[in-house]
Amino acid sequence: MDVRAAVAIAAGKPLEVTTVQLEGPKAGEVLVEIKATGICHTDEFTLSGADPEGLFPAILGHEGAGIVVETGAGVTSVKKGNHVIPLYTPECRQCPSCLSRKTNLCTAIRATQGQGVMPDGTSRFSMGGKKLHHYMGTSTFANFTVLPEIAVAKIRADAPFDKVCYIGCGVTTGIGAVINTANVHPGAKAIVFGLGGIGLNVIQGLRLVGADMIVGVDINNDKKAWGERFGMTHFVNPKEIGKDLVPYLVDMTKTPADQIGGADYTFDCTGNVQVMRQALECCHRGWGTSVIIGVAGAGQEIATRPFQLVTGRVWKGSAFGGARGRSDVPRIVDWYMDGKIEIDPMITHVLPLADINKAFDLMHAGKSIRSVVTF
Ligand code: NAD
Ligand code: 022
Ligand code: ZN
Repeated sequence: MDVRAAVAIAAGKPLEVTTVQLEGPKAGEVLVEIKATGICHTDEFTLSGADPEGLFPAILGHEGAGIVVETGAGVTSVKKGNHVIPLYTPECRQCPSCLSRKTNLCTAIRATQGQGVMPDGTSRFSMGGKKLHHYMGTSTFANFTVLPEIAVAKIRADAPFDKVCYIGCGVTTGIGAVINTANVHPGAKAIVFGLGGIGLNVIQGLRLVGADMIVGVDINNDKKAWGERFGMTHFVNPKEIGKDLVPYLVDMTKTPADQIGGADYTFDCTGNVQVMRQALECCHRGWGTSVIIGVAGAGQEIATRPFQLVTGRVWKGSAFGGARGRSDVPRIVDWYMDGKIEIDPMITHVLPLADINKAFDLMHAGKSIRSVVTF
């Protein structure tokens, strides 16, 4: 069938909005009509050519929402008409990783997903007879896409696509990092580095679980009001404090009863490896836990003195907020529909597919929190 898509023809070039061909779903796959998609950093990272694993030509996009229009042989967990969110981290519930209950990183289709093809090793997308690669197993920059059954979360039918698409990446990543990865307790002191589309969701996750002190750190003063909007209690601009950031933050989190200082939990939402070090080192001696969410550029390395870890600080990372997509995403949609979390104010721009390159420009300029394309 013919579908409308934004095609990443080559690294460093704008997306080309055009008609491409899509084959129907094979066994274990579903055809989904994508109604809305967010534009996220990793789409830009790949399109720019900076991602060494990026494949071209490809249909990018990994933050979508839509409706199942056809199911392939053997599909049982969803049917035609179901509303779904595509999952770049699938949940097969059968592989050793899923069965371990220790990680959300399902391995069922990992190899083929990284190669830009479906689990049978072939692509469903083509243009003029030439194969197009899938991307992150989702390819949501098209009004129809084919997904493995294990890579869709079935959601309630009354949730608006142009909002809940953000749960496909940013919302789940931020809130999940607080709940699943850090397991933040009520009354905690937390510091969030980078108040963009991820950091703001970490902040609302911290508010949700009842953290007492939520410090936001950003080099852009415009982010102060944004952070406060979602529960931040203190703001620090590292450029304006006139001294070293780590001791400043340790001092801020010090209480008379404690005298040591440091946060119970910190979150890197910048992808900057120097910031990751600061986030670890402003954790409380003995137990403070720092979660890396930001994705650093290819070849980057993190550093700290081993003493920081020997004295009990914990460094961990989080992919898709540690969420098991098919189990956790529908619940997060419910939280949104019940008013427990907010999404609407973070979606600063809504654009038609024809203007998708403008969404990338807005991201570059730091003018958007999230842009959403509606089909
Ligand atoms: P964003 O660009 O919207 O936000 C980044 C923020 O960091 C900006 O507000 C910027 O001003 C701030 N910043 C930059 N340098 C800083 C510094 N030195 N100190 C303090 N603040 C600084 O980006 P985003 O959409 O929020 O994404 C953040 C990161 O999370 C990206 O690296 C993205 O790839 C990653 N991410 C990871 C996952 C995952 O599963 N691990 C999922 C989604 C996104
Ligand atoms: C989403 N991300 C960044 C912005 N939006 C993002 C990028 C990468 C990951 C998670 C979120 C990620 C962390 C760990 C992995 N990935 C490896 C998972 C594994 O090996 O099992 C990751 C994922 C998908 C892909 C590449 C890396 C891909 O499909 N190409 C989840
Ligand atoms: Zn993303």
